[in-house]
Order: sequence, then C-alpha cells, then structure tokens
Amino acid sequence: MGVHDPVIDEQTPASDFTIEQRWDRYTTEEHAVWDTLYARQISILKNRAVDEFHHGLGLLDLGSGGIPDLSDINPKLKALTGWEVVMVPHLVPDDVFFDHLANRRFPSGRFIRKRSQLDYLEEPDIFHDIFGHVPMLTLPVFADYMQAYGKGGQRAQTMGRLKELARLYWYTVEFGLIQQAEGLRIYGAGIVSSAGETPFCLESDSPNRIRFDLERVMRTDYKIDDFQQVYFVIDSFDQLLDVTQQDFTALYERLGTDMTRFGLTDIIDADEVYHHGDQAYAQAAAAR
Ligand code: HBI
Ligand code: FE
Repeated sequence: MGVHDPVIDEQTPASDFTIEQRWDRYTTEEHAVWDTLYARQISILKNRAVDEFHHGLGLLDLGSGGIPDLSDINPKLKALTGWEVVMVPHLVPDDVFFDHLANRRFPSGRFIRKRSQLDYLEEPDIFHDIFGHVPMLTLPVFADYMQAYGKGGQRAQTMGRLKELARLYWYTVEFGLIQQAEGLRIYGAGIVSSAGETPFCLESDSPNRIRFDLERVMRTDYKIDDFQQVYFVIDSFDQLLDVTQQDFTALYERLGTDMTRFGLTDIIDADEVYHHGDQAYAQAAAAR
C-alpha cells in the first residue's frame, strides 16, 4: 500500500488510528522532496489560489524549509481556529475520519511521496494533507465548514447517504473553485497540491465549470484517477458554511426517492454554467 515508511510500520496505532510523527526521523531526501514540491506549487499558485490560502501558509510558516513539525504548527493552528493536525498511517475508515473532523482534528498521512513519483499518489501523503488542506483551516469560516462536514458525516452514515455526502467533500474541500472579485480562484486541496491540475482547472477549455448547488453536487459522480471533468464554483465561503448548517434530512430523503444521478459531463437546465467544456482533454486521455 503506497509508499513504504518504516516509521509507520514500527508503530501500533492508537484506537483513533493516530500515530506519532517522529519528525526527527525524516531523512534529508524526504525534506528535500517537500522543498521541491513546495517551491513548484508556490510559483504556480500565485493569482490562482485564493489569498486566504497564501495567507494561511504564512500564518503557519509552512515554507520555512523541510517537512513541517506538528509541534510547530499545532500551537499556531490551535490558537487561530482551535484545529490541530494528527498523524495517521494510511487512509482511515470513514467513521474514524468523520470523528476526527467533528472534533477539529485533521488526519494527515506521515509519509511523503518519492522523488521518482512527484505527481503520482495512490493515497494522500503529508504534502497533500498539510500543504493542501491545512492552510484553509486557518480561516474561521472554512474551519467551521470542515467541522460541520465531520458532524454531518456521522449523520449521513446513519441515513445511508454517505456516498452523496462524500461528493460534497470531493467537489468542495478537494476540488473546489470560488468566484471572487479578482476572478476565478482555487481553494480545493486536491488542486493546490497538484502541479498539473492547478493551471488546468482554471484555464483549460476542457472541463465544465458550473455554479455550486448542493443537491446537484450530491447527485454527481466523480473520478479519482485523473483531472476532473467538472468543477463547481462557490460564491463565497459563507455560502459553503450556510448550506451545510441546514438540516439535511429532507434532502437525504429526496436523494433516496429520486435516484436521478448525473454523469461527469452532464449539463442540466438548472445549471448556471460558467464554462461549457469541450472535454478535449478527457477524450484524448480515453483514447490513450
Ligand atoms: N482517511 N487519512 C484519510 N484521509 C482522507 O482524506 C480520508 C480518509 N478516510 C475516508 C475519507 N477520506 C473519505 O472517504 C471521506 O470523506 C468519506
Ligand atoms: Fe485530501
């Protein structure tokens, strides 16, 4: 499974699946991989990621060189929004993941990808998890949204609507775009940690870009192994928090009785379309 990390293997996870980071055990090469990834992303994220993301990187001093030490970033993050980062060995079960988020703990992988596979990830590593997700957790409204998602997860599981809720996470927390006064910007962690998808999601003619609608998103499939074919664009972070603070009971019941689901390239009448993609990238990828 993924990258072999002896510092993970030597530990027995706690009942909440957490392990110790053991920061002093990272090798020089592992720190250098972080620095390479960091420098590459910073240069392409200028004027593409939201200012809130860049601001968060600064608040946590994530660019001071090498893989961050949790004992440096956690006191800062805790003071800002009450969140902290915990280490987990690999992907954790959904209920464990939700329980951490509901308690303002963000689970991060410990290992870092190999230099030979800078753009290939089978599961989230520490660069995706910390560089991608943690800066946005310094923003109070986003911090609240992530906790609301964790609480909602526990609820969705009981109501059998986990798949639908996971789509909300995917199209916001991982691959979300936002329309701001300066233009279209990125806030999704899956994008900001990817050198290829950062320019693609904003500038390529290939993908659809559609205004965010909660139920539309929950009815839409996603793919995990290539650039997205559709992005959903929020108006503001307040909008995101507002939609998740409503009671999902009626929505979940509708999703259970009306099984309408949308494919990756569908455009429906109700959509507010910012860009109707030509899907040229996806078609070329399928032909390979
Ligand atoms: N575990 N470590 C880790 N990181 C994730 O992002 C993650 C997970 N377990 C479940 C999960 N994500 C998602 O499937 C949930 O959003 C449903
Ligand atoms: Fe992620």
